[in-house]
Amino acid sequence: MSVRNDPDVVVIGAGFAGLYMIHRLRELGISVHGLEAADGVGGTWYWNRYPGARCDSESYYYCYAFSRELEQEWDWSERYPGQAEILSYLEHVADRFDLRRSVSFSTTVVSAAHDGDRWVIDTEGGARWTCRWLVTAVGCLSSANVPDIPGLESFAGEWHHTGQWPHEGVDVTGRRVGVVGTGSTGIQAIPVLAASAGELTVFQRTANFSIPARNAPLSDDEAAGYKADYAAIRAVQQASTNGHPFVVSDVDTLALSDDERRELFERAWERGGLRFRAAVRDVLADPAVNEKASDFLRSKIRSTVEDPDVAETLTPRDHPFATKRPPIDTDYFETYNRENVTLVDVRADPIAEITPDGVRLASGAEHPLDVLVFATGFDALSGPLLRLGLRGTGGVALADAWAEGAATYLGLGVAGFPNLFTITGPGSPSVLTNMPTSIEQHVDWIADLVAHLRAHDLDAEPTPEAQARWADHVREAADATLLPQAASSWYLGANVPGKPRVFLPYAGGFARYREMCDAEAAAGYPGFALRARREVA
Ligand code: NA7
Repeated sequence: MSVRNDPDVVVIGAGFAGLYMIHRLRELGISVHGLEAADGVGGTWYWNRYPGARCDSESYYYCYAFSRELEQEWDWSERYPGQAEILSYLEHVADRFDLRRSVSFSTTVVSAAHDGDRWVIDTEGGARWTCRWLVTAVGCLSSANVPDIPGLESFAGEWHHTGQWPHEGVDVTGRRVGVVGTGSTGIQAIPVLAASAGELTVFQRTANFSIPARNAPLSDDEAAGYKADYAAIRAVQQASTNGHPFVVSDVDTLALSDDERRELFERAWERGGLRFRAAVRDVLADPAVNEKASDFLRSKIRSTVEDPDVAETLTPRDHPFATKRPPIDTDYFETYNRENVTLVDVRADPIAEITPDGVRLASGAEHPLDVLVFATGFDALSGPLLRLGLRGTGGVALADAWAEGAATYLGLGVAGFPNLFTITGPGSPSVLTNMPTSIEQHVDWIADLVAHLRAHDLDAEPTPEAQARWADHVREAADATLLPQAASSWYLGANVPGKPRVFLPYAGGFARYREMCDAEAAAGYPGFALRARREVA
């Protein structure tokens, strides 16, 4: 199939965001082409194939809402979808809506420069694309953060970052495996790796809260119930803070007796997953409420982990519950009761170097390993955009524009970067929400804007004033919560050495954010400079 190298719109990425963006623009009759580094669709779910990779949102709403037919015809098998099932779903979407013909796969963007008239996009293979409007659909957690530990290149075993897991898998049977990192990923992978590894050593820097997911097969009755209820489910999501179809409890937990409160927490614990948070009103707003919930979760670690010293090392005391992304798990704390699992506190005794044989700590203690797994997260939100090599007006690099930290208007565009639109960019609710919900809202909004610009032959970019106001609002929204209290959070960029500390996602809530985006569009995009197209000789 031949493709034209100058469509109206180029979309970078073919995960949840890119696929829907292509679909929407094609429906509007706008020419569009996608560029995707991987050799298939899926984005996050293409790359993150580590053992135990699973979504923390429940399957019935971790999916697109734009097609009633799609909602009805797809059958999820479990309460939480695993990586392979989500990838199959996205492959099905790509086929069902005939999207693959609009994507060049195995095509990595190395630079994209705005030349005054069009975006010029260069790819690793040498192909050049031009377009008038450029949309990034590169995800928030796609730029792997591999710690710069001396000696890694000398390691004689194999090492992998979870976000770039080999497609053929890694056989850990009977081998000595080390895992660095106890975020959501490490907490999912550790129990699965422990079940087949000979020995598993977990190198923990920050102890984490985690709540049992309570994953289970989805019964036919449950699935049919969700399918019958979709209209109501979607309405709750649209009105929610996090894009989940949960109604946050209105119970004042501080007004309850200790027994009543414990009972409420126990019920939420039994229900499991991210619903725990929704059961505790004001958990991210009121420190006293949070402390009660945090105490409850700490008590669960003590009662699950048999060795009291190990339990204490696993107990988070440096940040309130949910101020770092709250993981959910299957048998995470139970795993530390296994004979073949060792916990190493690398806050107390940091990793000094990797040797050919394994990990050596500052104290000199050695941990021989055959396989080393980095579950060390991502250069979140801004990282995936920075590595595209974007250059705006006057050749200004995004890296320079963001030297003091990522700044956008509504998370949707960047001043000085005309006709660039960023799906779930920094400053949007993104990672604080159910991603497909935020993605669809952004895609619909961007599609409407591009249709407007095309109809009136306009270019658009956020005004510096609107961007500065938005930065203030993003900061205020975070400061109105307990979220900034987690000093080492990737929400703040604190996990990547040298990254400016800016609270990256918008914490004001999905519904409120959506209303602000709608108001911006209804008012004729006052936060954007709209200019009649400059004719180039
Ligand atoms: P996270 O949440 O960033 O977790 C990374 C973990 O790796 C975390 O425990 C880090 O400790 C640890 N880490 C990072 N660098 C190091 C070094 N140098 N030494 C020791 N430990 C380190 O990433 P995930 O992949 O788990 O989750 C990302 C999101 O993906 C998740 O929230 C879901 O939205 C899906 P730290 O806490 O920084 O001390």
